[in-house]
Amino acid sequence: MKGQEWSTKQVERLVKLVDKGYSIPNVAAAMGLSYAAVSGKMNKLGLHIQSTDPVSREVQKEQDAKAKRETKDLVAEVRRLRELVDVQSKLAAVPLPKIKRVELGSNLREATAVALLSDLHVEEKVLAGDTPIGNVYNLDIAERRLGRAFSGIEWLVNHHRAAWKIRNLVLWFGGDMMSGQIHEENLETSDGTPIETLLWLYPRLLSGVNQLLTGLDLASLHLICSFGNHGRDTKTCRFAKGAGHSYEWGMYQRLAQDLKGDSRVKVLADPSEHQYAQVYDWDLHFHHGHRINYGGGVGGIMIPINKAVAQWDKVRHCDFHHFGHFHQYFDHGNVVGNGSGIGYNSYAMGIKASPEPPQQAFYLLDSKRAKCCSSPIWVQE
Ligand SMILES: [Mn+2]
Repeated sequence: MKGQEWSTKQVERLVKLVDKGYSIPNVAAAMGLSYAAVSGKMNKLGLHIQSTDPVSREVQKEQDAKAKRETKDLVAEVRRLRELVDVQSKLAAVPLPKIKRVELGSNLREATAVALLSDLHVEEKVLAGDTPIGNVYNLDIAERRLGRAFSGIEWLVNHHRAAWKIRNLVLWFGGDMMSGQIHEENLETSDGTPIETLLWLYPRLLSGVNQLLTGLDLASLHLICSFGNHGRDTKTCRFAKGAGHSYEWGMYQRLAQDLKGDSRVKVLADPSEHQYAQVYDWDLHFHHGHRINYGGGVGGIMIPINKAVAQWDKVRHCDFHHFGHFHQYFDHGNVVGNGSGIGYNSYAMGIKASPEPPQQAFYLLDSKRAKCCSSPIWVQE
C-alpha cells in the first residue's frame, strides 16, 4: 500500500471493520493489506480497536468517566484561580485618592515627598573589571544599597520636616528591581533564577515599606508600582499583556495583598505600563522607561524622552513624569529620571551613559509651589 492512496471505499471498509472490533491483523487479512499499512492508516484517522471483551469495555468506560470527572474538576479549579487573580489584581487597580492640601488657613508650609526606587537589578553580578569605574555588585551589596535607599528616604523626609509639614509619601517601585533571564547573558551574570530572586526581593521591599511607615509617622503612603522590561518571561515585551508576563507585577500584587490591612497605604499596580497619581494641583505620570526609543544618539536621552513625553501628554497631560530604565539620575523640571541600584556596568557603558554612582531620586512637592528640594539618594557606601 506504500505510495498508494487509499480509496474512499477502502477507508469506509476499514472504519467498518474497526467498529466491529476486528483486530489489526484480522483487518489486514480481510482487506489484503499489510499490518503496517492498516495500523498506519488507523493512526492517521485516529481509529482505535474497540475491545469486544466486556471486562475491558467496562474498564475503558470507568477510565473515560474518571478522565471526564478530572477534566471537570480542573476546569472548575482554573475558573476559581482566574477569579482569585482577578480579585487580587483589582485590589491594586483602583485609582489612587488625590492627595489634598490640609494646611489651608495656617501658615505652615506643606509638602508631599516623592521617592523613586527602580533599576536595582538585585541578582545581577557586576565584577570590578567590567568597566573602568570598578563598580562591583552582588546580592550582599544589593541588600546594603536597598537598605540605604529606604534609610535615605527616611533621612531626607526628616531633614525637610524642619521647614515643611510632610504627611504624605509617594513611593514609586519603578521596575527592573530584578534582571531576570531575558538575555542569554543574564544566565551568566545572574545570582539566581527569577523565582529565587523574587523570594529574596519580596521580604526586603515589604520591610522597607514598613520601615517608612513606622519611622516616618505618615498619614498616607501611595505605593505606585510599574513593572520593568527585565522581569518578564517572554522573549519580547508585550504591549497589552506585559503585566501578566512580569514576575515583578506578580510581586506587586502580593505587596498589595500584604499591605491592605494598613489604611495609610494605597497600592497602585494596575496592569498598564503607565501609572498616574494626583498630588495637590498636579498630575504625576510614572512609567519604567523602556518604551522610550533611545539608540545611543549624540543628542543624549533627553531628545527621545521629550518626544515620548509630548506624545503621552496627548493621552493624559501630566505635570511631572518619572522614568527609570536609563540608569541616569536627572531632574529636568517636568521629567525626573531615576538612577540605578546596580550602578555603572557594561550595560550603562554600552548605551553610553555618563558614569555616575548608584543613586535613586527624591524630591518634594510643595503644596503651593510644586517641585523643589530635588536630590539624589546615594546608595553606595
Ligand atoms: Mn529597564
